Amino acid sequence: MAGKTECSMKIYQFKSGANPPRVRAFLIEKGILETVEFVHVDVANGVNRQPEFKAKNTKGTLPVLELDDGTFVAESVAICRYFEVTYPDPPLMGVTAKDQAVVEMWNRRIELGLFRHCDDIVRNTLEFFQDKVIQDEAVVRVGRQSAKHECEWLDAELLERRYVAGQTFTIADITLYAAFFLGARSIIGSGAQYPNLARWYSDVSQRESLREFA
Ligand SMILES: N[C@@H](CCC(=O)N[C@@H](CS)C(=O)NCC(=O)O)C(=O)O
Repeated sequence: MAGKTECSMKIYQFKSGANPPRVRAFLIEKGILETVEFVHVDVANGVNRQPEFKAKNTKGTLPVLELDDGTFVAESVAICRYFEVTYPDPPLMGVTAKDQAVVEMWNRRIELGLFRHCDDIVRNTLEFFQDKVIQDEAVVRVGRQSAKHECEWLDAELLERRYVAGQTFTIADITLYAAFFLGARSIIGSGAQYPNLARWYSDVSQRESLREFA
C-alpha cells in the first residue's frame, strides 16, 4: 500500500455532507484510505461553484476523484467502483456476476429510494440550501411519506438477512447508513415499528468506517 507521501490520486471533498463520507467509509473498509490525498473544498463559501472547481466537475458537487492521468471522476458510486476494481479485497460490490448484480440492485434501490427521499427533505428544509434550490414544502411532505414506506419495505426485507444485499457487508450498507445519517434515523425512531432495520442499524453502527458520517 502506498504511504501518504506517495499519493498520486486526489479526492476533492469536504468533511461533512452525506456523499463524501460514503467514499471515505468505502476506502476504510478496504484499508486503503492512505492511498489517497484528500483535498478540502470550502463548500460553505461556494468554492465548489467557482470556475476552477467546475473545470473538474461541471456539476460542482463533491466528492470528485482525480487520477494521476488527469481524469476526473464524480459520483460516489463511480468513485467506489474505481477502487473496487483496483483494490478488489475485501469485495464490497460482489465478486461473481450474480453477486455484482444483486449488490448493484440493492445499492440502486437504496440510493434511488430512501437515500433520495431523505436528501430531498434535507435540501428542501435546510437554510444552507435556500439560495441553491427552490425549496418546496410539498416535496418535504411527499419525501417523508415515501421515506416511511421505504422503511417499512426495507424492514420486511431485512427479516432474514444480516445486511442489505445478503450475509456480507457491501456498498449497499454504506448507502443505507448515509440515508440514516440524512434523516432516516429519526423516521425509525426507537425502532419499535421497524425492528429489523433497528437491528441492522445497531449492528453496522459498530463499524469504524461508518464513524465518517458525523
Ligand atoms: N450524486 C452525487 C451527489 C454529490 C452531492 O450532491 N454532493 C453534495 C455533498 S453531500 C455537494 O457537493 N453539495 C454541495 C453543493 O451542491 O453545492 C454523488 O453520488 O456523489
